[in-house]
Amino acid sequence: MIIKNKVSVFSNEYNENPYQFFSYFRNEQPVHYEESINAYFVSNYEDVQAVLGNDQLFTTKSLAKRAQPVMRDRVLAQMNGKEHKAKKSMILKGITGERLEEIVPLFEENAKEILNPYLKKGKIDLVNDFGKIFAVQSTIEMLGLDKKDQNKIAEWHQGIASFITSFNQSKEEQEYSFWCSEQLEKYLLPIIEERKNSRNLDLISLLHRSETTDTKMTSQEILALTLNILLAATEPVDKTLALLFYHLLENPDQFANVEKDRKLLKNAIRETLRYKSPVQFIPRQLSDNTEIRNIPLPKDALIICMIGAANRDPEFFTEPDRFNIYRELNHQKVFSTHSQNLSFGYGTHTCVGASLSLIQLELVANIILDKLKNLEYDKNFVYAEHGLYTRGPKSLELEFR
Ligand code: HEM
Ligand code: 2IO
Repeated sequence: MIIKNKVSVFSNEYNENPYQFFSYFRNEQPVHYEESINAYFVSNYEDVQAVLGNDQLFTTKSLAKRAQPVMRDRVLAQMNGKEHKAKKSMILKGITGERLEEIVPLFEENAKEILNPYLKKGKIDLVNDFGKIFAVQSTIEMLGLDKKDQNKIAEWHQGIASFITSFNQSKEEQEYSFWCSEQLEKYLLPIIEERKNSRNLDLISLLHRSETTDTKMTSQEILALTLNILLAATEPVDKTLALLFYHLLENPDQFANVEKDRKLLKNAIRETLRYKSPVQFIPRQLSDNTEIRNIPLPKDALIICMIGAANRDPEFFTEPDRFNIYRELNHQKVFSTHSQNLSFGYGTHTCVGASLSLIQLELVANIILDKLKNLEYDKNFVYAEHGLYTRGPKSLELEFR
């Protein structure tokens, strides 16, 4: 029996501040039904881990509707078995080892170049003046695209991201998303074709090779994986970066220690991802009837894992509602380490870009700390977040010397 809902994930209150409802969901509505989208929201760490850990029962089939219409073919998360393993390792090759050594200096150059004009001004909006531009430029480097096309790529990316992460797109908004997806196809297909025999290490060239797969991928299949990376590597970055600096500013003692001892930055980034997970939801579709906490769930049901709520489960994290960069360093409390957090997912489809993101975020945060001293909020700044599926600050207007 499902208890009548008191709080909806689609209410204004939840949209404004979801964190205040996490314990309610975990304790009162561990399997929370939302009629408007016919989906069950799961919020306890143990349940989320069990869902993501069983990809036979909890499949990624729902992405056929949520992602494929704008991705133009299957994304990595829709694949399984041998195909998934082979294609995931191709992507991994494009962001590790030799290739990592090529792209990290480019991230650094780009970050410095974007920051430069603001240094004299003493003011910057870390989301809109920096993070969003840095995020899309970094992805452009990974894919080996041309930086001069960054504005249109960023605009089209926004269109496909909004299709995938919205629950209430209007017809016009949906049409705009499809238009963006078509523009991306027109732009990318000739580039993909051109790189058929390229020996370069950019992700598009790598996806043409068939070292780990039995057959070569078609250009359309490569297009979908290119769009997958464009979205997956861009969307969470400005959010995580702004959340990191917001929570450091909110916790001045921790901020001061991070500034002094940069080794703490890694911990601060991981704790940010736990405390305010930029990817809040992970959807799955049931392949058979089952039950969670004695609540029957029918075959084909849509299950949405509430990553943010699971990451604040007191069964797994001591004082979960406290931003505490020292969790990992406190060896006695193994239960509270942020590395157990589910921000990059769990199981077969765990994020392939997790370690790259940590390197990228640490690098860029270090540059910001080196160049922007005495960081504080701009006098008129009011903090607000947006997004239910992916979530982050609307802006972060800062002053510095
Ligand atoms: C998967 C989050 C950065 C590429 C995922 C998933 C999450 C996630 C939660 C699991 C999806 C699921 O189980 O359905 C994040 C966050 C990032 C980040 C929070 C940054 C802070 C990146 C980057 C890349 C990337 C930089 C680029 C290479 C992917 C891909 C998948 C994925 C391809 C699908 C993996 C699979 O199906 O095996 N990511 N991601 N992500 N991510 Fe990331
Ligand atoms: C493209 C939602 C930003 C992924 C996605 C629908 C599949 C998969 C994720 C992440 C983050 C994006 N799911 N990346 O949650 O590739």
